[in-house]
Order: sequence, then C-alpha cells, then structure tokens
Amino acid sequence: MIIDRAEVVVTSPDRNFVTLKLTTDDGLTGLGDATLNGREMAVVAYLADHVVPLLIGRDAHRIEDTWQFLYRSAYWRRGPVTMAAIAAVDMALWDIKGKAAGMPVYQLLGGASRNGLLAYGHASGKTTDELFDSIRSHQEQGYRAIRVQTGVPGLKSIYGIASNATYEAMEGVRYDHEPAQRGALPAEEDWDTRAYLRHVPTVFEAVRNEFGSELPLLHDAHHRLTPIQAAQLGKSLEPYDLFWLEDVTPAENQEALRLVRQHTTTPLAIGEIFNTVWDYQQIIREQLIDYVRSAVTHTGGISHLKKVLDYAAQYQIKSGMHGPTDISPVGMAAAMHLGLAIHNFGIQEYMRHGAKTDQVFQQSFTWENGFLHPGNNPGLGVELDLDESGKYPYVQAYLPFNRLADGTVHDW
Ligand code: GCO
Ligand code: MG
Repeated sequence: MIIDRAEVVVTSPDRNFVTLKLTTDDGLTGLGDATLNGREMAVVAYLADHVVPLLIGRDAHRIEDTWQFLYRSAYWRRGPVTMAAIAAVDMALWDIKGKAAGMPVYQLLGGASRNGLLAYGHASGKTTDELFDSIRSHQEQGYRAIRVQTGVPGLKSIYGIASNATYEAMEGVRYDHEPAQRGALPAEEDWDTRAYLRHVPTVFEAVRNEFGSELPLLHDAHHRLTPIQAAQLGKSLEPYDLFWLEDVTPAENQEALRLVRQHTTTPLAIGEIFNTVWDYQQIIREQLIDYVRSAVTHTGGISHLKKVLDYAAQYQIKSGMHGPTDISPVGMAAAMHLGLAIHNFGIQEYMRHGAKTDQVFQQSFTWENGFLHPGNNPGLGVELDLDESGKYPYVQAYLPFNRLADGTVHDW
C-alpha cells in the first residue's frame, strides 16, 4: 500500500474548501480536509510545495510514523497552516486504512461508544423575535441543543447572526450564517463590550421563559472579553443554565482562565483556534475548561486530536468538536468517527452545508432526531466528485474584523 499520487484540490461550491486526495499503488484513495478559513491558499502551498513530494513512495499504513515525520522533520512546529496540512494527511491515511480493512474508521478507533452524536445548531436573530423563530426552525429540523446568538442594540452587525436564520438556512441553500465573505477585503464590524454584557443575560432570560428549562443552550463570546469581563458574563448567565459558554477570552494566555473559573460555574468551552496538545496543556491540567473545541482539521488530524481528548478524559473534560461550515464534509466525517469512538464525547457542532457542497462531496452520514452518525461505509465515508469540484474555482474570501467606536481594532 504505497502512496503513489497526492493531489491538492481547491473548490468553492458554496465557500472555499481545500482537500488532499491520496491514491495508493493498489488504487485505494483517501481524503483529508485542509481548509483554513480565509487563509486557504497558504495551506495549499504548504501541502503542494512541501508535503506532497515527501509522501510519494511512503507506506500508507504507517499513519503515526508519517505524522511524526511531518511534524518533526519540518523543524518549524505547530501553527494553523502546518497543523491543517498534517491533519489532511492524517485523515486521508485513516480513510485509506479503513478502506483497506473494509471498515468505517470509528471501528479502527475502538468501535462505537454510543449510538449517535448529539449535535447543536446555530440559532440567531437580530431581535428576540427573530431569534425565537430561528430556535423554532432549528427544533423543527430536529436539533435538540441550540446555540443562541443575537444582535446587540446599537451595534450594526456582529458575529454569529445569520441574515436569514430560519427557512433558507433550513433548506441549506444559503450561506448567510457563514462569516467569511467573498471579496478582496475583509468586512469591518463594530463592537461594544459593555453593551454586549448588558444585553446577553436579558436574551437568555427571554429564551428560557419561552422555551423552558430543558433545552440545552450554548453561546459563543468569540474571544472578545478580558478575563474579568468573561467572569462577569459567566456569572450573569448562571441562572440560565448554559450547556457551555464558548471562547470567552482569546485564550492564548491559558492562565487567564483561572480568574474566570474562580468566579463562575458556567461550563466553559475553548479551542477552535488551537492546533496542538500544547495549546491545551495548562487549561486541561488545571481543569480550567469543560469542553475541547478543536476540529480534527485544525489540530493535526484524528491521531493528534485523539491524544488531546484522551488527555482531557483524565480530567472529565469532554469533546465539543468545531463543526461550522468551514469544516468540509471530510473534516466533519472525521469528527463523527472520532466522536463516536471516544468515551468522553460531549456534543458535536453541526451546521448544514449547502446543496452544491453536498454534490461535490458525496457523504454517507445520517442526521436523525438530533443525532449524527458517520455511517458504515469503509473509511471516512466521503467521496469527492472531481467533475463537480472543478466547476467551482477558488474565490478570495476573508473573515471579518472588528473596530471599537474610537476606531481601535478589537478581537473578532
Ligand atoms: C463556531 C465558530 C465559527 C468561526 C469560524 C471561523 O463556534 O462555530 O466560532 O463560526 O467563527 O469557523 O472560520
Ligand atoms: Mg466558536
């Protein structure tokens, strides 16, 4: 099982995706997701110029050895570009191994630890009424856990608010909940932390009054707060019993979470922009978080994220793998196989892809009664239709950024 072809495929059906496709000498193929939202072409270059030439002739069975070789031989370690590239190779090799064994990848990881994966969706609205409609529409789609984001009075547009969060999003035909926008420059948004901190608890109070105490609710602060502001928010949301509060601080400074923890029992989720176990070392050891938000795509693949999650399990910390639309169907499949196999699964983020994306990537997962399952096809269960993908060339797109009222750039 020698790797004899490696291709990097860039396609933009509803948004940009980068996929690595490996082919072995006996004709098995494997896919890996390498999509890094807004910086896609950096990973394409890393893969095409520096990784693909190293893969040809290697034994496709040697997943761990290939991972260690790519990580250590580069000398320059970690970082989103490097780790997304290594992740793609790792996923593609697990896909191939599954096909060689005639088994879905979750079987190779130890088999299913549960029947399906509880998933949460993104409800949002500029106003409370719009938000309620969006929550209802998500419940109709089967979601049993819901992330809640709303507009803040006085702010024009903020992270997480779809321009139409109900019907079109439900049909999967629009990408208005997708923060990256096509164009030559990133969009500018505005931000006011005090207004946000005043407003959010009133929204959760209204949602609990309308939808009751049972529904698991989540919220994403998207890295915008200082530790003391994060502590304040966690405390003010305690009465509404959140499943988790996500990315309260930028968290490059892991120690900052100590202060947040001292003040609130609201569960914390962090890590969608982390790349290795080192980014989690302190927050896991000191039990400063409750959920690991890494995506397989951005954290070195199935092999590395499993190590992070096994480490987290020692502290009763669970998975909450990142699953926005910028994780391709291949990356989502990898998350589902891993989530099904590990013991400390928590919840899976799941935003539906658009119809064009679903044609480019043929998938075999199921979504029933609020639960995902990766299916039982050998490997990851996703195939890439190259004729379809070829119809959609790369389009420049950027994530937005924030400015405060006085013009200062703020975390987005
Ligand atoms: C989430 C995330 C995303 C990111 C996006 C950036 O919790 O799903 O915060 O919406 O903003 O993935 O590329
Ligand atoms: Mg997030």
